[in-house]
Amino acid sequence: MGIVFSSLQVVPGLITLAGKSIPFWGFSYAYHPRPRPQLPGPIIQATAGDYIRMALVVRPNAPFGEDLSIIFPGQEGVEVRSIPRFPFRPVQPQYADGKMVSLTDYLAAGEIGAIEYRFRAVRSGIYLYESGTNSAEQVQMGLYGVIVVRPVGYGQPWHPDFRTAYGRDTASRHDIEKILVLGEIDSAMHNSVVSRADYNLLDFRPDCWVINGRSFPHSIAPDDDSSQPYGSAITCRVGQRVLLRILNAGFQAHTLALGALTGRVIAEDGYPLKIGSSDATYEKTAVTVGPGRSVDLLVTPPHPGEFYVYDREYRHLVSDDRFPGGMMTKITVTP
Ligand SMILES: [Cu+2]
Repeated sequence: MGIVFSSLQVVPGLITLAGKSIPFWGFSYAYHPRPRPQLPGPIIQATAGDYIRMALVVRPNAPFGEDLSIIFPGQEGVEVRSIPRFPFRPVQPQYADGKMVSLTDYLAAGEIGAIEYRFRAVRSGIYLYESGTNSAEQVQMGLYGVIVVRPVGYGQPWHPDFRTAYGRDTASRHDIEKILVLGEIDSAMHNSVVSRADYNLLDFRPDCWVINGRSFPHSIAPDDDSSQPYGSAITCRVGQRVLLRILNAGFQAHTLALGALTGRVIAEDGYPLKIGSSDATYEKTAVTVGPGRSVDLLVTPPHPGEFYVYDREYRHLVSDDRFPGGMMTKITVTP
């Protein structure tokens, strides 16, 4: 069992959607010479049983005008400490004057320093990490990322858990894995937040729909080193098992249609649906993922072609009011 360390900081930046630059807040690796915020935040990889330790750092050259924290939905026993002096203790919701101000321990606005969260990643699966402070605004502004926890034998060809998402006998063996993080962006709200203009969170009205922080056709461009680093195009051969790991970091439910393909849902919210001889996996031609939820879907394309995976709410398939855009990606199947 190992320890997976990461140090993140929150950095304001710009993302490009439908040709427009939109301000956002992103997690960046801290202690980088030029911290680059990204959407979604850096993908953290761990093996079941590992301790995950994640520091949230506010450096003297980059103070931040908001309380900041990170929560880990789906993880139990999360602990926190102030760096460097204090021992770990269980995280707690934070109150001021009897009102809850944060879902977890946080760094106060303007404070320079660091806190560190830790927990044992007991179960394999995909999980979000996200802002736990003023979350309705901060998660929307881009403060979310993914933790992937793999079974112990994932990388070992001789191991029964090799290339499985949840271990042997969970119907999760695959050839190709793609993480798809869904989100939506209200560009007017983003502009208001960074300019400190009034904004009523109840007026949340997204105009951009994204997979891994990108809208189509940017979504199918390769990975790069921009603030939207993760492409979501998939290339495979006929008969290969493609595991789509869909997480919804947004506030709306989205239904992704698989076009001419059928998929098998093998896990929900990080819980495998098949364990040993008890098999509750099921086939779907479209899968709905609620806010904060995740679905693992196995697709095995039976013939070559181009298959679009798209949001069946067609209003979410636009960028700058023009089709096609928004929440769409592509599976290219070669013979
Ligand atoms: Cu949608």
